[in-house]
Amino acid sequence: MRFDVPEIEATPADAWWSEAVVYQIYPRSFADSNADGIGDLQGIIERLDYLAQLGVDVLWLSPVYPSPHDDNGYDISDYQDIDPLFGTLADFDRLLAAVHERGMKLVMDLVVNHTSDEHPWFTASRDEGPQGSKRDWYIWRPAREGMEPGTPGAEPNNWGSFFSGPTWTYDEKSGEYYLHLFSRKQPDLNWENPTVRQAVHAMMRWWLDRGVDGFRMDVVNLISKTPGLPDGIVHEGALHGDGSPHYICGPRIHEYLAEMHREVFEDHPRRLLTVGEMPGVTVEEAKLFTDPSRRELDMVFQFEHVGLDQGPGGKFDVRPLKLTDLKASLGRWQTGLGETGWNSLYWNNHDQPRAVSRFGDDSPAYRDRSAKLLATVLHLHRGTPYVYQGEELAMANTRFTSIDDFRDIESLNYHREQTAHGVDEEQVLAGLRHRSRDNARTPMQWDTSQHAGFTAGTPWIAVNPDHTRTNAKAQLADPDSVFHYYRRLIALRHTEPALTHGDFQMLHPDHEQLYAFTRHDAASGTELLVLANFGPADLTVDLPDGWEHSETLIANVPATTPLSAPHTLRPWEARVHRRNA
Ligand code: TEU
Ligand code: CA
Repeated sequence: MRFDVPEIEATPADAWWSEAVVYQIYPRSFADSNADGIGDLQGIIERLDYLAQLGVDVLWLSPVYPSPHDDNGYDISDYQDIDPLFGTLADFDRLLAAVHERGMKLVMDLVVNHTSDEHPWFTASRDEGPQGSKRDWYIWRPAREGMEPGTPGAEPNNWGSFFSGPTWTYDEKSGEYYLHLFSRKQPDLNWENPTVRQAVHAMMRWWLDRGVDGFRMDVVNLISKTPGLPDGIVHEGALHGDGSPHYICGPRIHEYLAEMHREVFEDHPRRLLTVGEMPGVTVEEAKLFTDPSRRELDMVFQFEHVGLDQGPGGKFDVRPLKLTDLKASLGRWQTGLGETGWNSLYWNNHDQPRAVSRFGDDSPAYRDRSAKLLATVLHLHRGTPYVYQGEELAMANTRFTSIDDFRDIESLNYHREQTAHGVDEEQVLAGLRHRSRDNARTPMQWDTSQHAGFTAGTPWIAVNPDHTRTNAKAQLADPDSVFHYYRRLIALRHTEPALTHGDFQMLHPDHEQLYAFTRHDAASGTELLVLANFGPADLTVDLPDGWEHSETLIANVPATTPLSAPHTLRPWEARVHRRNA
C-alpha cells in the first residue's frame, strides 16, 4: 500500500485507497462499553483487533458529534465535539491513535447539507429574526403568495421531504418557513452564503489537524438548490411534489466542491480519502465529480443499483429484482468510470436493508454461501469496496412484529403519514419489513449471549434473534465462515493488481441467473474470470475460451472441481479464476 501521497495522482488507480477496503461503523449499534444500551467509542476501541484481523484499511464512522439524535446523529448540534453518549474528544483521540497504530485510517462523516435545529447557528438564525446576522445561513421563505402563513398548502413550494410531509416548517415568531429536505429538526444550510462555506471549511480543517484521514460526505450533491426553489411535479399517487430536479446536482454543486478541495484538501500534507454520498447522481455527473484533473472528490456513492427493486410508489414499494437490470446498471458504472473517475462499491449501509436478505438468499440453506457470492461479485469489481458492519458475518434483516419495534424516524413518519391517509397498516408494515433502515441498525452480533455481546444493558433497538446462529465468535473459530471468506477477499485486494487495475468486461449480460465478468490487467499480464450463480438451482454455463486449466483464486464452495466446458455451477456458487494473458 502507498500511504502519504502528497499530490493528486494522474489516475485514481495510483492512489492508496484504490487498494483499500473501507469498513463502515454505525457507532450506536457496534459495541457498548458502559451498559447504557448504546454503542460508543470505547466499545469500538475494544473491537479494533477484530477489524485488524478482518484486514480492512479504513474505518468510516457514522456521526459521533453532539446531536439530539432525531436522525441518529445525522442531525448535528456541534461539529467540533463528541456526543457524551459516545464519549469525549479524549476518547476520540485515543481511538484515532489506536486505529493508526494498527495501520488503519479513519474517515469521518461530514453532514453539511443541514445541521440540527438545535445547532447554535440555527437557533440564532431563527430567534434573531429576519434582520439577524445568521438569518441567511439557512433557507427562509415567506408563505406562498396570497396564502395565510402557517395554514395547510401555504408552504413556499410543494416539495416533499425524504422523511414524509412537506420540506418546510413554519416559524410562528418570524412568520417565515425554513427548508429541510430531511426532518424538521434538520434545517438545510444556505450554501449560497460564502460565510457558511468558510465555516464548514474551517471545521473540516480542524478535524484534519486532529489527524483524521478523510470524509464521507452526507448527501453532498444536494447542497446547491435551483434559485427560486420552483415547485416539483406531483407524481401519480404522491402526496407532495418531487423537488429532486431542483436540488440533485444543482447549478453550483461543482463550484462548491472544487472550492472545498482548494480550501481544505489541496495543500494538505497527507493524501486523504473523500467520498460523496449522492442520491440520484448519474454516471455522467459522477465522472465529473471524480475526474482527478477537476479536483473535486475521489469517489461517490451512487444509488442506481439500490433503486432497481422498487416500484413507482418509492422505496417501500417493493418489487422483485431482475439480475439483468442489476448487471446492466453496475456494468454501466464500471464502463462509465473505467477510463476517468473511480467507483465506490457497496451492497448495503446503515440506510439499506441487509445485503444477504435483499440480493442473496437468507434461508438457512444458502445464507452463508450467498453472502460469500455477493462479496465475491462486489470485491471483484473495479473501485473501492465498502463493508457495512455485520455484512462480513452475513447479518440479515430482522423480524419486526409491530410498529413499536421500529426506531428510525423515516419508518415512523412513513407509517404515520400512510396510515393517516387510509393505507392498510399491514401493507405499510410489509414495505417497512423489507426496506426499513432499522434492518441495518440492529446491534452487531458478537456472540450468543442475551444481547449478542453488544451490551450488558438494554439495547436501544432489539438484537436480531438469529444471533445465536450468526455471530462473530462462532465465525472466528470456523475457517469456512463468511468472516474468513471476507478476510481472504480483502487480502486479495492487497496482493492481486488485477483487482485494482484490471479492465472490466461483463459476460452474458442477458442471462437471468449468471453474473459473469472478466478483469484484465495488461501491466501484470493477468486476467481474472468471475462466475456467480445467483439462484438456488444448478446452472450450466459456457465458458469463454481457454479457461479450462486456470487456477482457482477463491471460491465459496469447498472442494471446487476444475473448470470444464461447459461447466455446472452449484446453487449460489461463486468462483474466481486466474490466468496469464
Ligand atoms: O442519507 C441520504 C439518503 O438519500 C437516503 O439514503 C436516506 O437515508 C433515506 O433512505 C431516503 O429515503 C443520508 C444518511 O446516510 C442518512 O442516514 C440520513 O438520514 C440522511 O442522509 C440525512 O442526513
Ligand atoms: Ca454506551
